[in-house]
Amino acid sequence: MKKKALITGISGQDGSYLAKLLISKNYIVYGGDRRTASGSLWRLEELNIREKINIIDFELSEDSNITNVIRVSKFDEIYNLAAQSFVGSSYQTPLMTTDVNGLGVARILEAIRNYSPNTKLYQASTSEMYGNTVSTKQDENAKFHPTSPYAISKLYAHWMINLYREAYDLYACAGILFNHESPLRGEEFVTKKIVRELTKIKFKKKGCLSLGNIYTKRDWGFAGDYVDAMWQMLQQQKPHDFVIASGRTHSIKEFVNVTARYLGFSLIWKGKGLNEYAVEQKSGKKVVQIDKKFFRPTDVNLLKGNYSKASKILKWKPSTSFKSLIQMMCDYEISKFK
Ligand code: NAP
Ligand code: G4F
Repeated sequence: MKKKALITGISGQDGSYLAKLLISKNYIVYGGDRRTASGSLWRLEELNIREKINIIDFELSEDSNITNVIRVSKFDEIYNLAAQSFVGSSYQTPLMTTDVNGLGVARILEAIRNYSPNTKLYQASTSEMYGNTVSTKQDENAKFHPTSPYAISKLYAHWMINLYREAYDLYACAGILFNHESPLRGEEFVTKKIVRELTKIKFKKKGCLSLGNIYTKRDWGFAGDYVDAMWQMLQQQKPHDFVIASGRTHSIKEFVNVTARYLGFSLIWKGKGLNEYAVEQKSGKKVVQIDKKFFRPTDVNLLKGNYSKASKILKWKPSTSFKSLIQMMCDYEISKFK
């Protein structure tokens, strides 16, 4: 019999890639979508799978909605990918972020416990939970030291998953995923912003990319690889949490430089701190500048994951390098521009 899965956050980057994967594995896919005025499912259209998904109303802050959906459909698997996922915004919306990302998961767990205890649950935990950790090895045993309302909300959810697994024997697990990007990444995130703005500058020959802290470092991978690990986590005999990462780290500045090079710019950096900027060698035009409005009250300085456990148990490894990821994102943006 075909398996039935619910993906919450179906309109997001990961929701779309995961839906594509589950469809290829012959699942009946339900996509949880909250009502918004724009109601955009453009990513599903980009991947050509919009018609293959049963869209249902799903709002993480609404108890009765979640209970009804889970009670009635009794899914084999639920992938909870829905979240207020932008760290920067979480400083302006700490309560909403906590309600959606933290309590939302408690609502799902309670509904599963009471009405569908055989449903397996995947929770989208995050490397942001490590924050500025004292642990040098960012694996499943590293200390958490969350440094944003977003990270704290996700850590609450993470511990609830662990608690319900132990206390009620539910199949609930969390993927501690490091940053993963793709052509379908949201525009507010730094990688998409860099690729998009620099492509615009290349074609329009005007404009300037404004960034915040370019010295933080991230462990970036390709979203298409990471959704495969989510699925694997729900196919194990017993539920476990796993770190999913590339194991490599690069600064935002390196991301800018590699993107610029691929787009045919040669950048020369000048100045320091808020006065740092980059000019294009040939034209001498300023193409990157620093703007303090993009700095966060606190930031995570360095992320570099250790995915040995996933490699050993799930036989998972990333297949896309930092450079290939950037090229893929640039090629998509160029094709849209043309
Ligand atoms: P995304 O593109 O921002 O997608 C988030 C999804 O959640 C969207 O479909 C959004 O719907 C939905 N959503 C937001 N608030 C909701 C609410 N109150 N009720 C129901 N749905 C709601 O994020 P993503 O990059 O795909 O990430 C997927 C998950 O992984 C998130 O939980 C994120 O926190 C986590 N994560 C991401 C990364 C990463 O690097 N991408 C790393 C670690 C963990 P709308 O379209 O209506 O806004
Ligand atoms: O692209 P970002 O906004 O991603 P961030 O904060 O690392 O969060 C992403 O990854 C997490 C996993 O570690 C997910 F849980 C989360 O949902 C999300 O997907 O920012 C990356 C870095 C930050 O240090 C930020 O301060 O880039 C720095 N940055 C510098 N200038 C900027 C900018 N970030 C953004 N968004 N915009 C800027 O102009």
